[in-house]
Amino acid sequence: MQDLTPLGERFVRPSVMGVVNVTPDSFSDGGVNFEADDAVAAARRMAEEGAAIVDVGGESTRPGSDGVSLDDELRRVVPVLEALQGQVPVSIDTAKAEVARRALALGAELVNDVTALRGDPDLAEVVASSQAYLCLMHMQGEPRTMQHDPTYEDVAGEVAAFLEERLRFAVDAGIPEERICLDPGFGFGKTVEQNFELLARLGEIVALGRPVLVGLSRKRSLGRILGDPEAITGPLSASLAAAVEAYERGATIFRAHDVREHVEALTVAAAVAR
Ligand code: HH2
Repeated sequence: MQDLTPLGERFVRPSVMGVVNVTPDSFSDGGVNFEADDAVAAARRMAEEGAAIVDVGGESTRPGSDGVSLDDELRRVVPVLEALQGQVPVSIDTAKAEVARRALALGAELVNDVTALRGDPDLAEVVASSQAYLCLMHMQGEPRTMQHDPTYEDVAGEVAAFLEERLRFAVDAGIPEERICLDPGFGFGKTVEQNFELLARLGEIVALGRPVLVGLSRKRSLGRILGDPEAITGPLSASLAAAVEAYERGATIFRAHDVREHVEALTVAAAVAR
């Protein structure tokens, strides 16, 4: 029988999602887990360190990136998913319906789509027919150009309105609302100031009523706020501070490269909140 546990019960607050980038060019760890064996070992380690799920991706969405072909993306992620099947809970970070379909057949539980079902017209149906969990993320523009001149009148209001509209779209496509989480998309078409305003006003996204996932780990805004205007990444210390601030404002799932440290920091934050 299909497990229809609501997302909010499957991922209790705070849950850590470990990042496994099977890519040569991700912004902070490109190449580290490009070999399937390395990716599998990293995923197993993250699960041992307390990750509730690991997010396997075969395409970098860093600012300026061009994307990869379906064949390349499948070649990267399928061997990793095969090795992890039945051992480690997996999420698939993809915007492609065919990659999601293969991943779900190999046991993935969650589809993490940074395009919020705008990238591939077939993805909604793949998710709806599988009963998978789904993450809908906000992005202004597309990775290749998104950091050129992101503009908002009211960043938190616009991100909330966008996520509300995409949530409605997903539900209309047959995906149960209780299986969906929302992500403001830190760093996806946002300046440093816009990212920090969005984090400060995260409560407005939480108020939409769905669990909120945040990906702040190592993001360049963290390096830039520390004084390096050219930073491509941010340090672990800043990632942990940002995660705790997001937790304080109601975030549920924390997408992070350094799982043990995030689990520890968030365990302390949760103990204080209790
Ligand atoms: N950030 C990245 C990738 N996927 N998914 C969600 N839901 N939220 C995020 O903030 C998010 C994401 C970028 O980080 P990373 O995977 O480390 O880098 P790259 O896209 O260069 O592989």
